[in-house]
Amino acid sequence: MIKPDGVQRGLVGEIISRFEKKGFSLKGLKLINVDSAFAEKHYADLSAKPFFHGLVEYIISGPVVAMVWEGKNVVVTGRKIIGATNPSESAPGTIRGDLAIEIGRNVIHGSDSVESARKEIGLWFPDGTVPWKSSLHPWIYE
Ligand code: IDP
Ligand code: MG
Repeated sequence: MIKPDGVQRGLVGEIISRFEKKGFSLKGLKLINVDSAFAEKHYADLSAKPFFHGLVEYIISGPVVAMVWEGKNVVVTGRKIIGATNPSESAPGTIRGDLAIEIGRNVIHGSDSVESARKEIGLWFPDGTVPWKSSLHPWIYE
């Protein structure tokens, strides 16, 4: 999910491009405003954290781009493409390492496990995703 700062800063194309160029397939995409109840649900695991309220305010501060990406090891590799949570520690070459400075403005969310990805896809895309197979598949996978 591209967070409101990523959308406001015009980074949507750049971020999508990094996942596309890697070879992952886009299975769902939408620009939406979420309300605090939705944001609280998305970040339910962090509800006890001191930054929870600020995090919810951040996520509801403007439209976000929700995406579903598919591919081999996409969760683990996606997290590597995104980089460490705190952009001060994110490696150059990662999205956060290249495009962000502060932890509370780190431009993108990525699911941290297959289990949470399933849960988050259900929350963000209740009507399901789009089934299709890229004609480039054999040029990406052996
Ligand atoms: P992640 O986004 O890398 O999975 P999480 O620990 O799940 O990191 O935290 C969710 C989001 O909450 C982070 O992306 C960041 O925007 C925010 N956050 C995490 N830790 C802090 C903090 O210590 N201060 C302020 N915001 C934080
Ligand atoms: Mg997380």
